Amino acid sequence: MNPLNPLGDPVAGESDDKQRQLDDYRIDSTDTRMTTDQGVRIDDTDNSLSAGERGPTLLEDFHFREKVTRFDHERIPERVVHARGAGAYGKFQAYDDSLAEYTVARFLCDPSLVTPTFVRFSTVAGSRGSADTVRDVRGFATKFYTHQGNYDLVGNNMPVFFIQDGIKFPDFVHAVKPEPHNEIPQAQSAHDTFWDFVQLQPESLHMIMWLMSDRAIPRSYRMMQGFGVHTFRLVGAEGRGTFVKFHWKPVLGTHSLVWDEVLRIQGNDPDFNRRDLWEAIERGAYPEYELGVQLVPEADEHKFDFDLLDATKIIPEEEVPVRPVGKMVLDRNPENFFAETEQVAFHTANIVPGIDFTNDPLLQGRNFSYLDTQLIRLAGPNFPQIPVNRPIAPVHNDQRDGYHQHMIHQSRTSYSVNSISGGCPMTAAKSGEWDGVFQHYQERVDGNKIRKRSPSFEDHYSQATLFWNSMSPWEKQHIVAAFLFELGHVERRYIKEKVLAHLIHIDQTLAEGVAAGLGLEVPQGGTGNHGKMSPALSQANAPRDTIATRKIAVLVSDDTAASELEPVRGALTGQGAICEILAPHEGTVAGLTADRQLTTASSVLYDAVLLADGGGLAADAYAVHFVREAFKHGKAVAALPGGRALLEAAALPPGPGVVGPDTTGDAFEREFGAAIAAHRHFDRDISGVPA
Ligand code: HDD
Repeated sequence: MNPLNPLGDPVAGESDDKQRQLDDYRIDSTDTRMTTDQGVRIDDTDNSLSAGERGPTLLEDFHFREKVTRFDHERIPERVVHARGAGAYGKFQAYDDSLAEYTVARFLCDPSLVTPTFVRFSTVAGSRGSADTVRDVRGFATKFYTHQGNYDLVGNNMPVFFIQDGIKFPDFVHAVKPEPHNEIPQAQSAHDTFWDFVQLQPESLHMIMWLMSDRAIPRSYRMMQGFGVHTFRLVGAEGRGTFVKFHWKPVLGTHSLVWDEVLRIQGNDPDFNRRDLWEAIERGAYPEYELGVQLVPEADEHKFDFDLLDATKIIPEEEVPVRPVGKMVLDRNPENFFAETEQVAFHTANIVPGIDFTNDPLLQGRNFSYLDTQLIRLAGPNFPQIPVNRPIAPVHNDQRDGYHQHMIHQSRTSYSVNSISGGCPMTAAKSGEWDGVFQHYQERVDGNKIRKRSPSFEDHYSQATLFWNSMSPWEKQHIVAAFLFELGHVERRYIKEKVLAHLIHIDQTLAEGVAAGLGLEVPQGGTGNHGKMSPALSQANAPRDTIATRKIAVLVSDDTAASELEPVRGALTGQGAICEILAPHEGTVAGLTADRQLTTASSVLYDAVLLADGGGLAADAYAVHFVREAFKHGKAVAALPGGRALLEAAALPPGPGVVGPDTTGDAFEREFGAAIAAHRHFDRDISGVPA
């Protein structure tokens, strides 16, 4: 018997327990006949029952009443935050048993187990129908359907949070949501109430630095990190605790869009991130994320210059390395958005044996909020029975009734202890079977009842400075530009000044840059930059070694030499990139099948551009703009010999990431591939590019 797997959980290759469970709920209407909800066959669903052809509708038309009533009740409340999201099923597998020394959570330390997962990515502030590419935090919530019960890791794509205590969450959310008098702006933090909150809550400043950085506009859900944020606890066999921070690292690297681009994507494709996830999974390019942990022995709890319980702080990776422990692959799209992605319910308190909480006051607050919010959003206490939420572990207890109870409990008792049902369902204490039982970590707690933040939570500037110091020059420019956009939308001058008064404590050049753009004085009295850095924080240091799943716009015309294009297209698609042929018209162009008519596409929907038009687009203003805009956004631009005239018409200034038309053959493919893999080329002078 495998000691890590005493219940004989399924092993790799037999991991679809969740999908098998869902099979019972899947409805296939192929070759069926229409009925009412009661299963009665329907003759006509287009005409209501009326008294004569021109007479009033009759109350006895039960089909009309059922159809319209059901429609009237189709909507449920959207999530109060994270309303807009996209989900996918996947699988998680540990690399080895190295965590067995720290935790009894089997899914984390038995490499033979393949645990089904469901992930929901989201934006935070916007409504359910808002655009994907807004400046915002992204949710990264994972449900692990383990054989020891459901474990939810409800994280974000940023490792810190705006506030330190859950009791401030309603204040924070009210401040960032649209203003109460006119419900403007949608899905934006660029307004007075948000920045008023920030200037009065300096604990938010570290997170604000992340929010003003490019992390807030990810290129793809497949290319962003995830973080559990809080310090949690792993609990081992003898009840020994180890502090842990959870990290997800995308195999494709961590990459972002640029601000000017996201504004245009919002109009061109408001579903940009959702579509990207969906299409990648449909194509079989399954998103992968490595799970990593930072482990801190309990004895080291107080060795840091911040408090491990403070969710506005990171543990720099250079101090405690992130140790890879397993991988998640997202390999299946949901089949019905409402049933699965909308009704999935996460909860930070859904934990399994081997994982436990800490006293982080933000986490403690969350542990109340999630169950509470699901009770109203999903109408009552039986939402864990909704297929996407159901554990694959057996569920037995004496909880009963409530709206929409689906189970038909056979037991004559619903209380414990009982004798009538033989004492079942039985606790471990009664049965004496302790394997796989959740036992709370035994932490000694004692103190006076007080409403008071610990002094160890007081430093709000040091890690904001650490973040700033760790950025590359282009990342710093983007942060300053983001502050300018945001504060430029704030009406009250004193709020801008108060924010500047905080920025001066983070860094002098940051404050100067923002003040200059706002036309305001640089405040006095900065506390001085400590000069420390954490290189792992910079996206400039993220891996850039693949063009897999990158979208390349191939501009063609009737003059295109297909023989010139085909080998290059073959080489790019051979490495997993996607080439879309954009042509002056749909149908066949120069022997190639056009994917889209050029003017219905936009450069902002692609990662790179390949000019292969044979000169036919050199006088086309839309094509010239397309090329210039891609260049301005830092993208790779490559011209085959036949693209020379269009490249010349675009009149791009010299800069990296532009390949051809004089480089050809293998060298062209190699250089273009490297330019795409680099993601963006920000060391270009784009000031004179008219796009
Ligand atoms: Fe939260 C949803 C992540 C703080 C209260 N939160 C929600 C979701 C994510 C997060 C990813 C969407 C889950 C889904 O896709 O359905 N929240 C976080 C992170 C936080 C955080 C990483 C800080 C570290 N949240 C937080 C606090 C509170 C809440 C402090 C309240 C005290 N969050 C909620 C909620 C939501 C929610 C109101 C709304 C919808 C839902 O729960 O299911 O309960």
